Amino acid sequence: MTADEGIRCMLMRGGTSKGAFFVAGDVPDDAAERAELLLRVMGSPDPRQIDGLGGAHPLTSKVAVVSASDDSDVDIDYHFLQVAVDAPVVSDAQTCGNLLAGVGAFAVERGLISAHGELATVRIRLINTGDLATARFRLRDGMPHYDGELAIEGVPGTAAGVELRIGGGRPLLPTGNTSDTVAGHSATLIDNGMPVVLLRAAEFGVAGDEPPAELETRSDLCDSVEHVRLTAGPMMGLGDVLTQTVPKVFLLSPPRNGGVVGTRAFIPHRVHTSIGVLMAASVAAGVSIPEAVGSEMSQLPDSTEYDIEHPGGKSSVNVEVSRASDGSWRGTSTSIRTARKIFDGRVFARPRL
Ligand code: NQM
Repeated sequence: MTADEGIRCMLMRGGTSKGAFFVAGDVPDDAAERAELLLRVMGSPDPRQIDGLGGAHPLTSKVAVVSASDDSDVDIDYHFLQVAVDAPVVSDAQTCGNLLAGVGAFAVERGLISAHGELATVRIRLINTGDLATARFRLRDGMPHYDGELAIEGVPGTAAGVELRIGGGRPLLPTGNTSDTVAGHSATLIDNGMPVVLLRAAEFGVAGDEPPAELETRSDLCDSVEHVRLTAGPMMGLGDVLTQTVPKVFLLSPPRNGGVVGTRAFIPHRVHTSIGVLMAASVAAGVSIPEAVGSEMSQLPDSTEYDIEHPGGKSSVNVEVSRASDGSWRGTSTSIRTARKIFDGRVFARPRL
């Protein structure tokens, strides 16, 4: 296909994020060539992404590359790419649980898998992390049915629920410790699908109910958070994370609205307007471990259903945490999100600069 013919692309909302979805065969295999193309597709680097599909925020500058899996235990492979807004960087150092909500539907839309009946069950490999997920979503006449009655905070209106079950494979605590000292702060380093650093907001002069935009203007705070993140990265086995988008850094505060704990998430240089699916799973797993940072201020539920408070309301995640025979903590999570096909067609990448 020549540049003039465009590239087959579907724009989807997955949970509280939005991204461009491609079939793997429609974009280059080579990582550098693919990155160069995706920057032009999204309109990066440019703070407004005015000449591309990106929405000028990391939560709307995301890409999913999807293919049928060769592995008989899995239906679909999902490779997530974060396209930086104002830097020429495309990273696959993390996955995205929000876009994951659209992956199964996209695979059905593109005929990568066939689906029958009223409910599709799709097994998905998260290429970025190696984790496995199962997505369940509604069908009508063999195609995804997006309309429904479920409202999620951070998205206007309602849509059909998508159930996502993830994880279980690896230990939750990459350092093996319930808490560590990181750049002079007590921190819990945990990964229940997304590597996160849990910190006490009060130690950073943050009450925990500040709007994200206000926190982003506090340069001393942003510098301290970044210092903790750069120190935590190698401790979590992530290497030098200077140009990576993980780990995400959480400032935790006591709950205000009947949830388990209050959160503000640095992702890592903007403050999330709500919370990621896998971030919520990691926070819930963390605060449920005795003596982890944040456990002392959390109102733990009697069930496995955790309502994590965030700037846009609350996100509910079902998390099960247990201790394996080797003493390590393990976790799984189930979340209900919604997803929607917004646009299907061909995207025309901006010419090379
Ligand atoms: O944690 C944002 C999002 C995310 C990630 C980010 C996510 C998750 O809210 O599962 O979905 O990674 O910065 O889309």
